[in-house]
Amino acid sequence: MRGPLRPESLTDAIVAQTREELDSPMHTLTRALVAGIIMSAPMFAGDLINGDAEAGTLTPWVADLSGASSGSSPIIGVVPSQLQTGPTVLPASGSAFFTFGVNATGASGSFVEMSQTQPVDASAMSVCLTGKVQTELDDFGTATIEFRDVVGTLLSSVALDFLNTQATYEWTDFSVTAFVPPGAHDCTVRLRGTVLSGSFTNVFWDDLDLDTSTWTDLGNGLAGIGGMPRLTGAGCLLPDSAMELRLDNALPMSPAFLVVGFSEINVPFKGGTLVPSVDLDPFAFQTSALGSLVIPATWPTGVPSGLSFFMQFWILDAPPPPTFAASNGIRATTP
Ligand SMILES: [Ca+2]
Ligand SMILES: [Ca+2]
Repeated sequence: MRGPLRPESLTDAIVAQTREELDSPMHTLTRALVAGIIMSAPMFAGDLINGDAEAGTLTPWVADLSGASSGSSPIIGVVPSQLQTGPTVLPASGSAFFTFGVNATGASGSFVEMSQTQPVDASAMSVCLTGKVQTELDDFGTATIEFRDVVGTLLSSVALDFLNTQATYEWTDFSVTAFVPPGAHDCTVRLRGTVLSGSFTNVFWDDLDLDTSTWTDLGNGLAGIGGMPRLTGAGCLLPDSAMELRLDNALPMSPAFLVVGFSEINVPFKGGTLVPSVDLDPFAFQTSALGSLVIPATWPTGVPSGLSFFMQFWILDAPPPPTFAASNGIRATTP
């Protein structure tokens, strides 16, 4: 057993192992299988519609101009190009993009928004919003993911604020990730542009995508005296992006071992089911006084697209005598 764990050591180990795997014939087979699964997967609820603006209209995005202090509608539009003081903005992809500067928005601090709401797949544990943004001078964008229950009550909200590309005049990738809270019925993606320079919102978006398939629940938990431990993961798994693992409902103040593997084996183990192959030394943790664990980490660079990782926690439960509880297994697949 290895420990105590730095969050970096998990991702370091994964990327090191990945590089070894890349050389093996089995790896090529695994990748082909994963690619086949991804290609045959149905559209996941939660995907954005017209995220690339190629429909040529704003539909089904909803513009909200209530934060504008002056100016005439439309302020938000779908265009093939946008004049501004600096270089003319052209699409990041295709023939159109979203501009927040068709007409003036108003004084510094004014803002406009567009949003889109989609149902959440009940099996989704987290979502990943990605896209491209471009801004001019001090104007900035804000990308927010919101979850609401069936009666429209806000359950949780995660925002990436102050997106600003300054004077590069280049499209820049951004990503935001969020756990799907219990009881979530739908997910709203909200993009805001705020004026700080001049009276126009020089904030532009393209290639917006919402993915719910990066993390998958594989079940096969083993209940302990406190109930069924629950493992969830969030993160877009893009190079240098934030990720997080959460363990809940485990025995408080107890040793917990994170098993990480590159395949799903589902073999009987300690009265339960071991979901991942044991390709790395398990990582040792201790649960909190509330029986939970939060493991933030940064996803490394160098992990190829379409690779899957399998994870499961095994927690020492109610000793003595030593018995184990296990979380559900989860699968993470790089985009
Ligand atoms: Ca486009
Ligand atoms: Ca401006």
